[in-house]
Amino acid sequence: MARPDRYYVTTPIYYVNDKPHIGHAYTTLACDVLARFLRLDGVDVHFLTGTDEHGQKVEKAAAVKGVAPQTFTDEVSQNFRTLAEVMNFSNDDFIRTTEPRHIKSAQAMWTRLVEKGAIYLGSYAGWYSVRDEAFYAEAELVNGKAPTGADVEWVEEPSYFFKLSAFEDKLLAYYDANPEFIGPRSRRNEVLSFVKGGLKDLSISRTSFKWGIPVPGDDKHIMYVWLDALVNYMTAVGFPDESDPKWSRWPANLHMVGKDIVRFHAVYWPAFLMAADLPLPDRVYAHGWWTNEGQKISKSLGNVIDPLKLVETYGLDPVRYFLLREVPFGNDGDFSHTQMIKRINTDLANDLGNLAQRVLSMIGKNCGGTVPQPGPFIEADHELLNSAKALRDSVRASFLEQSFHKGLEDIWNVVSAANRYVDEQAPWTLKKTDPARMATVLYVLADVVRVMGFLVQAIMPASGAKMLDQLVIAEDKRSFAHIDTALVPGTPLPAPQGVFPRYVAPEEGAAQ
Ligand code: ME8
Repeated sequence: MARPDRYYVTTPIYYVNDKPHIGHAYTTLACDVLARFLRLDGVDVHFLTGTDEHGQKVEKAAAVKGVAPQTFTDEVSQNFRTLAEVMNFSNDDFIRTTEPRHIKSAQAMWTRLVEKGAIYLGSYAGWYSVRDEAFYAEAELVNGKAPTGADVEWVEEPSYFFKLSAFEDKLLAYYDANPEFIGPRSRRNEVLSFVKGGLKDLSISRTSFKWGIPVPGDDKHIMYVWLDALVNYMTAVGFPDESDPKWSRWPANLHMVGKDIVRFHAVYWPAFLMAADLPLPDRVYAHGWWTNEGQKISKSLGNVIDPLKLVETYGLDPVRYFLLREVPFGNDGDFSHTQMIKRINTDLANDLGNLAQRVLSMIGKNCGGTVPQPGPFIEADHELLNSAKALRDSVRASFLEQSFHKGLEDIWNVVSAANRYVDEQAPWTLKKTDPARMATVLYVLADVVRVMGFLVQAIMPASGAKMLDQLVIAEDKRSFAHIDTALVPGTPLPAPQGVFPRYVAPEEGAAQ
């Protein structure tokens, strides 16, 4: 896939009714890795995350705590900022829907929809789930509950409606003309059959509670939290001020979401935008769901995985690697500590860590601690160097289609090839038989480790930086514009240090 010049990527804005958990960390991590990769690749990236602070769910959570919703959201929103810091997320902006810039933008969007004749006043009588912040038709209920298993309540109130039913054919034509608009394929099919099943007009205002953005011109109503929330993606790039230079970033290239909210992003949102005559995002990608050791993650089961604890236990970079490597992105996945430890000790410590450590210590011992002077390359050298060189393009292509696991797999295939090359070339034997060839082999390996360091920066930023430090790559020469600049023979290297330690469980450590 060609390298874009600019890229605007968004995460869902998270509800502040609860503390962040592994699912939130996961979605933002995927965006972070993509954003970091593209920035290194010279792309002008804008990466947005934030919090969704209105609605009945948040109002109720504040009431349970006995505080005003604004006080509550100020506090809980901070947890998501802390998560971003701890996870080393590189978001360019953090939006809160209670900010004045957003209130102005959401109201402007409402007014625009009214002007375009897409909104009318009526009354709603039907089911509502506070947990999902979603309306459900009688026929959708399963044993008296929402299809998601959430409780529903009967709601009857005056309400403004959005003429969603008028967009059925337009949406289907759009999906058809833009096959990449929804990914992965399974979600696309799900959305298609939902829309083909017929769309009803959507209730977009509430009158039975107060915590929301007032409807312009009728402040008995507050805006439905999903209309309010979706507009955040435009607020952050300047809407409604279309003369704001940031507005040129619209439409977004990618809205990354979990599979639970694909309908809001791939049906309602494009319909709102079509109605308002605004450009649609390029793509909505809905990833899969994490379970915990085989069980659904839920507060009531008490098995919520706290990303901060994971980082404390395993270290940040291993957690970042594991989450994106373990499960094919798009599929559901199960979190298991055994698998986590296995990945740390195998992929990171044994495969990549050991490769770097072996090569650099051999250079330290046998080449006077400087980048060795290579002789002529043989076929095996070219093969390994070329496979490393091909990675930037192949990883970019995988990441741009959200196949994060595939990009990582490609990198680790080259790591394995490099480890096989070490064994086959046996530099420790060459030391006695052919020192010049040993120098060539170690040069080739050091250069492959260098390329790995460049790529790893996007996934495990601190570890990538450490790898590049050890090869004395200047900090201002770490973007992919320099990835093809080979190591300079004779450059003195510092004493090697392990970058990926093995994980040893505390009990095990204590017993030794
Ligand atoms: O839906 N596995 O916010 P939310 C994987 N405010 N991802 C998970 C997950 C899990 N078990 N649990 C949560 C909202 N997620 C709205 C969004 S956007 C305009 C408004 C992730 O706090 C996943 O990305 O309920 C999911 O879509 C999101 O958190 C839901 O976050």
